[in-house]
Amino acid sequence: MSNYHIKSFDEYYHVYRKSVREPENFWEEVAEEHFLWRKKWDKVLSWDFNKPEIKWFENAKLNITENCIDRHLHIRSDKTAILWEPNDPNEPAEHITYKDLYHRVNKFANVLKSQGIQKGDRVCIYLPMIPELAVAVLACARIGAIHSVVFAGFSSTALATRINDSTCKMVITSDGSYRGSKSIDLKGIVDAALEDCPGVASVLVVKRIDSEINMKEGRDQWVQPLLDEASDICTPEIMDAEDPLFILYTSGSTGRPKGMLHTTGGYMVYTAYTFKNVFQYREDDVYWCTADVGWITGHSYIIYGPLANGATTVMFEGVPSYPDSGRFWEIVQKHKVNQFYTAPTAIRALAKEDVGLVEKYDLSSLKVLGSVGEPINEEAWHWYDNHVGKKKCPIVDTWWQTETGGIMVSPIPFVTPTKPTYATLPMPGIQPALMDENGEEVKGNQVDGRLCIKFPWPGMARSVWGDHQRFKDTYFSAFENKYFTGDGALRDEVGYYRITGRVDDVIIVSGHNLGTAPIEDAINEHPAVAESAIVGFPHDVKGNALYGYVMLKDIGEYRDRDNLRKEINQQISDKIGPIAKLDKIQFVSGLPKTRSGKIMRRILRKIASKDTANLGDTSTLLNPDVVEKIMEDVLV
Ligand code: 6R9
Repeated sequence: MSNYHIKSFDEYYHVYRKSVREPENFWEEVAEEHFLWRKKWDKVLSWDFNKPEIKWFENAKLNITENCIDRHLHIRSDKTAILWEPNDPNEPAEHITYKDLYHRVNKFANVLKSQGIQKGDRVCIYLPMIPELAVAVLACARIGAIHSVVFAGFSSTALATRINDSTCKMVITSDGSYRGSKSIDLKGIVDAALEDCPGVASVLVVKRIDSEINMKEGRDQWVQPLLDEASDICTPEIMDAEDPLFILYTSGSTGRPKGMLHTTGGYMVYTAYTFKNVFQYREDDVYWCTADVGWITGHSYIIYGPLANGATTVMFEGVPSYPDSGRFWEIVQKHKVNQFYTAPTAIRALAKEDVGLVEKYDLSSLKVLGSVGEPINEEAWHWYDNHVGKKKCPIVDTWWQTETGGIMVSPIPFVTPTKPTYATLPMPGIQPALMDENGEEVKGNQVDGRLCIKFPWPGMARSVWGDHQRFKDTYFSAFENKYFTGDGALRDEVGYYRITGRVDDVIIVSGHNLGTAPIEDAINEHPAVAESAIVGFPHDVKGNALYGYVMLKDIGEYRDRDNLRKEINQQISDKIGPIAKLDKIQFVSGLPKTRSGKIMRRILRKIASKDTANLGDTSTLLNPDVVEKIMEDVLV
């Protein structure tokens, strides 16, 4: 029996039990059998959640791109590694074989070297969903440079903050990008960001939309001529298992985003293992994850996990609604997709459209459907099951985080019986715990609490870039000797987990994590604004939308409220990006505060969700009267 590929519930049970009783042995067997190491580890694991310090496969040597590319060459050299589907359905798809990928990554890696990039340097990648994005990521990994991919929907200010936080030397971008019927001036955004980034010495530009752009002498270069000159052989840098692989920013509850740091060996083993099991990938399958590589889902389940298994992974440049809302299904039919992995927000948006747009296409290739990013509501789950899976494809509702590196709680298809809205059972090696408010573990079933993990797993983040104390404070301080996820969860009568949502100041809008603080900071920078508070409220497509309570400095001065609302949203768009814009803005005369001066978001959340029957205890408020006033003026 192999630990690596679980095929029955009985096997899951045995493998899980072993993974908890002997975690080191369990992961050692997985790591030994399925990967290419230049040198084996001296020790499988050492850990201390109080420091916190976590090391997997200590002193082992490897290069992750050898595992994702080179070792497949003798058996899968002509197999498609990346199947790229462009924004415009009339533009041909690109089939990049493992051999092509090998040459393209090597060339790109040599270009990075020729520009002075070395092991340990940070490289910011700000690219649309084109093959060069995957190639650039892998090229960094090939030479040991640390990639920091920034989602190409972020504004120039957000990009600059991220570039400076990890002192990136180089930015890789494109002239522009296509999104549905629009084209976006990415290079212009980079130019604006770089006005505040003195550490960036060079910018490599991929040509995608052939637009007129500004090229700064001595800093900016088109990448294609450099690639044409470069050798297609590049010896991989031999990395330590604990050498950094990448930084990926995620929202926090304070203004600054957190650069989650992932390392090489453990991340590789964990993403590969979970990919294989959660999608039950078989050799000739075509797998498609619709996420953007700018998010962790794209890192782990478009690039590293699939490629480490020699899979064919689809990369889609466009949006689900272009040229019409049948696009996803058209692509499934066209490429005979077997595993399809998307987000509840996309499912809800498509479920609103004419069901004929789904029925029109032959979806019989599908075997497994996945969901990620936020809780999937019952209605969306059934729509996905009925209309996309035709009730024959198990839905894997995968719960995990940027911080966890890979999937933590999920059904294994054809193995774990699914249950709508439940992420079901932990992956092997994952030991969840539910904690109550007093810091005690809640044992048994039919209970709820704050979701923690009791034991390390190979894919977990190792630190916050440049701020290890913040890593400790955020994840290891709420509960002793446990990793705290920030999510609430319940465990049903058979031990299945259902994630109920964030218990901190993070709001998930259309599957994107948004911290309240940075958005409030952006609002407060408007000269008319004194103070603000934002909360999430239920939205039938986005899951949550943002509701802002804004207190003005001088109420009389700004008569045109709608204009002010526009200005505030523009401010947010400029500072963070359009995804963080508010759906509703209510002007208030005061915000409910505790005596220690903390805004009582709990109350504001209830008001915005029109759930005011039971506001809970307001007696600890400094100013209970403002609550009445806010309720009277609430926007419908
Ligand atoms: C992979 C990813 C993490 C947060 C997480 C939780 C929410 C993700 C979920 C889910 C319920 C699921 N989340 N998957 N909630 N069910 N299947 O999304 O990473 O962007 O860091 O977000 O997303 O709240 O804590 P990230």
